[in-house]
Amino acid sequence: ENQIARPKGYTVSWHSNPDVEDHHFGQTHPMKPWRLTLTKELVMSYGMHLAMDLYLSRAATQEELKAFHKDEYIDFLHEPGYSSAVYGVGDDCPIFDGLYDYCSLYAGASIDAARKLCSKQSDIAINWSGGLHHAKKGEASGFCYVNDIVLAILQLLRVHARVLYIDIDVHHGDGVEQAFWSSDRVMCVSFHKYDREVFFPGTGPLESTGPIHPNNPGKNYTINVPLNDGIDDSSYQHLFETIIGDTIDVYRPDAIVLQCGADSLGHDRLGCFNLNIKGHGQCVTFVKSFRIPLLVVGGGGYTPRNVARAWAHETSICIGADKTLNPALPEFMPLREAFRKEGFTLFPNLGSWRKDNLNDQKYIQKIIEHVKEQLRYIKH
Ligand code: TV7
Ligand code: CA
Ligand code: ZN
Repeated sequence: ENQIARPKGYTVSWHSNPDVEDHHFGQTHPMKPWRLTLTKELVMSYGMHLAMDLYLSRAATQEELKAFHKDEYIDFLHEPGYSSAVYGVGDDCPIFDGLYDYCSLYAGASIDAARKLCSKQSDIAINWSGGLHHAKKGEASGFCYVNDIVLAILQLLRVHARVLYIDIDVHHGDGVEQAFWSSDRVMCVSFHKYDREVFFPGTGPLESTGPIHPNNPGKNYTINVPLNDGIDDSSYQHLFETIIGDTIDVYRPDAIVLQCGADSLGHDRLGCFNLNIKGHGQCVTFVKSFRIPLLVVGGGGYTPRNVARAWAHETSICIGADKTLNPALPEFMPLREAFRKEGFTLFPNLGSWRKDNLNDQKYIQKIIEHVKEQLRYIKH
């Protein structure tokens, strides 16, 4: 009787492979693939898996990875040490046991998810292990080795004329932006903390809107929303809904990819925003409301218990169960070490952190005006 009903009129698919979760970047490295185990356990403890089509994703083939990445770079990931080039590996992107399996599995899940959307077997496809937006054509960057988002978008472009990419990770989605910089078939919108000097990757100012050359089709097809520390739910929501609402009205995408990096939550180990689980999730609610085929991927998120909360909540939004979730969790959830200390709640207060909101109304309004002006150049 406590079962969550399947959404009426549309299909949600879940793409994952538990083998991804078993990889380790290193003791002190902030990226913890086991946050995906936590997420899945939370999702299942609410019974949400019964409302989705579940797929065990397969590993992407070398050929599939090479649809975007350089041959020699993929060969290197497959057999590190075979080359003297560094390909971006180091402290942020270490070479760990099973690295190639890890990369091909998270990429395979995003490619599978995109194909389910292309064949209309799914209306919303979810891969929480994906969203690794910094990876470049021939280089690892910022904990990202292969760019599953670019690979998924390339699948979507086989059948869709225009794809909108939205990135709410606290970091700039530079790898995806770079890949489609000269294209008007993909519009990239990233919201992020911007401080060229000190915050990774240091790109994504408001003025960075695509190539400058008038004959380049990508001109004006990139939107960057650079933010300061401490942005709260209400400012973020106002910005997000204004910019994304206007962008969808003007661009009319045939498919949307939403990167839900959870490091934009308050209390994130690497982040500096003040978003709550519900504020973050409101972005998913808003994007879903347009009823356009939607690929939802993960990304950053470095306080694992909050990553699990956010992505479980956002899964519930995708299946339309966020208002009806049973708040009484099964016994085993609070037994997880991550939740035992504090006593479990899905919506802890993450909004009053050490960060003051350094984004005043004037600054938010300036961004909105700039983007509205930019959107005038997008042809209908
Ligand atoms: C998508 N910040 C990825 C975000 C990638 C951020 C960075 C670290 C970090 C790395 C560690 C570590 C860390 C506590 C934090 C300029 C440097 C400074 C490496 C120590 N602890 C995403 C990438 C960012 C690695 N990198 O968007 C091993 O923080 O700022 C930098 C670059 C040079 C390298 N050093 C950090 O969320 C998934 N790295 C502990 C151990
Ligand atoms: Ca972002
Ligand atoms: Zn991030």
